Amino acid sequence: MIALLNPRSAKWGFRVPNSILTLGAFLENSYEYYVVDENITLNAEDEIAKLVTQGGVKYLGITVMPALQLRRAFDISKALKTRFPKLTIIWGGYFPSLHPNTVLASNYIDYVIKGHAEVSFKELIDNLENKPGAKALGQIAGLSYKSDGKILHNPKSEPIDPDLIPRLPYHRVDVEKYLKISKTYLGPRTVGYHSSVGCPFLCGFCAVAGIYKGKWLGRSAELTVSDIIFLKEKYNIGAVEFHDNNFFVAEKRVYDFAKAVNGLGIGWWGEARPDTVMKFSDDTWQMMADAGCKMIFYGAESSSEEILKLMHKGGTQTAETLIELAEKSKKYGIVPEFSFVLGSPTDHVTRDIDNDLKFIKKIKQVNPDSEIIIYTYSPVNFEDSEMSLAAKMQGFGYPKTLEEWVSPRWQNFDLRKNPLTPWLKPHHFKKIRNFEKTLNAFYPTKSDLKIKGWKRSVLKLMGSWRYFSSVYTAPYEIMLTQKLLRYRQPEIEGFAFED
Ligand code: B12
Ligand code: SF4
Repeated sequence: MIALLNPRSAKWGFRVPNSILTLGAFLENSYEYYVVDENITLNAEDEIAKLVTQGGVKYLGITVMPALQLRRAFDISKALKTRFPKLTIIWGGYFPSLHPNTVLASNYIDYVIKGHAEVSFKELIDNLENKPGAKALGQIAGLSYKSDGKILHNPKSEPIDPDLIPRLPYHRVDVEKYLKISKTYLGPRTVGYHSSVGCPFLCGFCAVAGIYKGKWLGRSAELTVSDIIFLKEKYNIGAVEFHDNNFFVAEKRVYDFAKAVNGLGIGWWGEARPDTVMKFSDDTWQMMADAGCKMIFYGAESSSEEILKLMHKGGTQTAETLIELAEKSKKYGIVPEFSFVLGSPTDHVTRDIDNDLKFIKKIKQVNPDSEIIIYTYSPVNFEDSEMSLAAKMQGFGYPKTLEEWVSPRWQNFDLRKNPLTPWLKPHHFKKIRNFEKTLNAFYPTKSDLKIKGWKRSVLKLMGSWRYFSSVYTAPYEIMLTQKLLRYRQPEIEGFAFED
């Protein structure tokens, strides 16, 4: 018997836990299993303890992304392993995939599966259950495990063709609980859906590149549409967030999808590369707009060609591409969310930051509805990236234990609130955050459904003199106004905000 756990991942923005439901889809006909989502149950530890003592659960699979989810995964693993030493604990997902040695150095976790695990997770359980014909541990793709005091790593697993993934076992969770709290800018009853894996690019700051190494595989438009129609008919969804790392890789797939959902009254959102969608035809743009595409999240990263090069951004993206994209998005009424990564390890950090802040103002001038999300560069464990190497050379290093990873200092690093990179000084950081506050006051985000009418005007007024004079220091009056109006700034992942 298996339990699959999605530890609490955020204070808001919960979606159906696709990571563990995908694993579940491959266990359906072989093993009994439970799905526990701490975002919904809030007492996951007790629930799993009960499943161990009364339900015969022997294996606990936990999905782990950085920050809050890592903290909860660690606390729960520690508590349950201490209480039930025979419980086998397996971690998967982005964090353990990038840091398997650190995870397995802990006594509370037995196995890690790196990368995709649709096939490997079941193979591991088959092995542990001594199923006839089961693969040996050393043959299970992506598995990292302990043997004779050493940590061994098998070669990584390849993602499977997304068309071979069965429809997710939504009946394992109470879908209504997620839908009733997810009214977003896209529409009511927003669901998260994953229609492709990986990304064809190799940007050096991106965890996706570190895991997929330039591979992208998409589920066909037909199967994607059939799942969305199923979700509409069965659960009455009103909107879809495509959680793909890069939904818009293949123009024909996007066009076919849009054409098929046109008229269903579903709002949708996804992540894209600016240079890719700038190559889409006007027909495709028009179809996307007609079919409910309300917003697209773009990795803008930087206006500097030198930095884009250091990032291995690849493709044909330049500052000019972003300006043209802001214009095009305005024409078709699709809100662009531009995500910038400031604070890269160059020799002139201050100048680079200032140039990007000026450039952001230029984008807003072209299309005031553009959303701007500013991250600071947090190195990812991506050995072969020039950026990772540059970071190491400038004195950056990761924690060696999970205990350190879950400390407040490194939690802030994960949230990209404090990058802990030696070249980014507190004054840089302050400037970026103060600029953000001023920008978000002068241009209140479109997607915060609560900020309308007079509240927008008040915010705008508060931000105007600072915005035009470029004096961002100590914007206390703006902070107070934002607090009083309970204004939420664009921050996490660029996801569409909830009401
Ligand atoms: C949805 C999502 C969220 C949602 C979670 C919503 C929910 N479920 O309630 C929210 C908005 C909360 C969120 C928040 C954050 N997220 Co997030 N998120 C995602 C996203 C878009 C989709 C995850 C998903 O469902 N994938 C679909 C499944 C099918 O794929 P998968 O998770 O990779 O699962 C496969 C394998 O990884 C593996 N696997 C996964 N789990 C397990 C478990 C076991 C036991 C095993 C064996 C295998 C296994 O097998 C699966 C099937 O093959 C990913 C990007 C992406 N496209 O994956 C980012 C992503 C995981 N997030 C990321 C980050 C950084 C964050 C934040 C820290 C960002 C921030 N700055 O705020 C925050 C943390 C918030 C907090 N307060 O702690 C990064 C992680 C990068 C890294 N360095 O590790 C990603 C990759 C985005 C990115 N491109 O950078 N996130
Ligand atoms: S294009 Fe986006 S998802 Fe792809 S590697 Fe670059 S930053 Fe990551």
